[in-house]
Amino acid sequence: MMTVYIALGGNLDDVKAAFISARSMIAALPDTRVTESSKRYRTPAIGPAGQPDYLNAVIAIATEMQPIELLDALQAIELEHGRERKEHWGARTLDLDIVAIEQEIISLERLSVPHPLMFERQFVLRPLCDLAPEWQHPQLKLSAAEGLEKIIAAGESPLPEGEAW
Ligand code: PH2
Ligand code: MG
Ligand code: MG
Repeated sequence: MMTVYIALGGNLDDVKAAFISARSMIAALPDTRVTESSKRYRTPAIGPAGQPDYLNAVIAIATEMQPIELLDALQAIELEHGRERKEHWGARTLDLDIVAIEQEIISLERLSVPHPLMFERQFVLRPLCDLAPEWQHPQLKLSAAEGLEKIIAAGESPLPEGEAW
């Protein structure tokens, strides 16, 4: 059984509803339980200008699924929520990213774990800190909480408080 942290994001249509339905679809995957959910944060879009704000959250699951099997399942759930891949970092209804799997390091064409940009993104680290502030990046040797502190110390304004969902 592995603990996997999955980041949820979206900025088109009813993202709150998409998060709730995606979480139940993830909970229904084989040999998988959703163990925790962060608060849900409203975050400024990073990427092409003129996009609506995102909602972002992180959930923790306990699973026996292999990482690629899980990736396939998450991509199928994105598609069921109307996800279209047009523009890089463009607006989307639902994005489900595997951000961390305990201290595993995976470097495949389709999947890099830990997520290569996670320590630059408050919209990942802030919700991850709700669940696992002590989680250590296996290469950077920094915890999620230390990563978040670094971003804020570098001058980014902290995100507004999240909401329960
Ligand atoms: N995801 C992206 C690109 N930009 N910006 C925010 N605020 N939240 C996201 O989840 C996000 C983004 C690519 O996946
Ligand atoms: Mg993403
Ligand atoms: Mg993605």
